[in-house]
Amino acid sequence: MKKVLLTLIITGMFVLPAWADHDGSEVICHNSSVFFCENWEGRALGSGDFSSPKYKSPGWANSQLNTQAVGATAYSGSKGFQFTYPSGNNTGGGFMTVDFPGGPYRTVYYRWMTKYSPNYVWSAVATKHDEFYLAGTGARTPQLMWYSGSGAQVTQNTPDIFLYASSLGLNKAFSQNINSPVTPIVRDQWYCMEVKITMNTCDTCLDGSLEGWVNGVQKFSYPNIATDTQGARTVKGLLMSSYWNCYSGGDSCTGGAIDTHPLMYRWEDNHVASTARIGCPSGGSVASTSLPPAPTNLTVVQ
Ligand SMILES: [Ca+2]
Repeated sequence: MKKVLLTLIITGMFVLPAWADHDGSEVICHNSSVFFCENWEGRALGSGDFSSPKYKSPGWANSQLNTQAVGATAYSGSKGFQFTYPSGNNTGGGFMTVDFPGGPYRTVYYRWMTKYSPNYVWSAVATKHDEFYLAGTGARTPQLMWYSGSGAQVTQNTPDIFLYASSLGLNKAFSQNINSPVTPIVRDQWYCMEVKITMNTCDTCLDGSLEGWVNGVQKFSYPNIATDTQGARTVKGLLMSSYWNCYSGGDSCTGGAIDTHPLMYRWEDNHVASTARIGCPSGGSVASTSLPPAPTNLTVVQ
């Protein structure tokens, strides 16, 4: 008789399926379409436990550890990721990367939660966020969510959310184009972000696409585009960037007051990447979002 092996974890009086112990992962992480999950619950607080593999996260490579940490600000569970932006004239807290297990992929859905500290100051040029990085191309990356500046910090308290493809020669920035009005990013609120990218199959092939959702509402729809015009056909992994573009001087940040920010933070949690739509995590609360306007001029068809 063929034996069926069931793995169970006995915890006190409760019998849990084996996946329930996988670093406190969301239930969706056990779907076969999900190939990457990171919610920080299985990692030690601080900066010493980024590189070890956890369930569906193979571990991270960090550019610097004094500004990147597992902390106690979380959307779910008790731990989340924290970027520290030191006060003064600087470009932020570096970046970190992770390779997607089983990749690279032509199509990726990526969802994550993010929040900015109440005192966060937006760059006058561009405040970068998470990015895909592409196979075989080094650092060239489409930005997943990128908050544009307009040359003045004071006008950027609620910047719009953009997608940005640095690997395109023209029309790099993709603004929210459906379900108006445009959703801004407001400090001290959690946002549920999701982006789907499909890479084009040749540099001149318009068979790629970008789509994006904010708090579960689709805000970006760009079918039939070339997502890369320089040879990249697949997505290798994720790059989380804190780069805070200075108005002048490049990395030297010589713009004076316009290039100065206080000690401030960005938090992230509940990262999931999949070959299928993910949606927002259950539980908790996210910032309210603008809903599409009610239909008008409806007629009843007999
Ligand atoms: Ca967490």
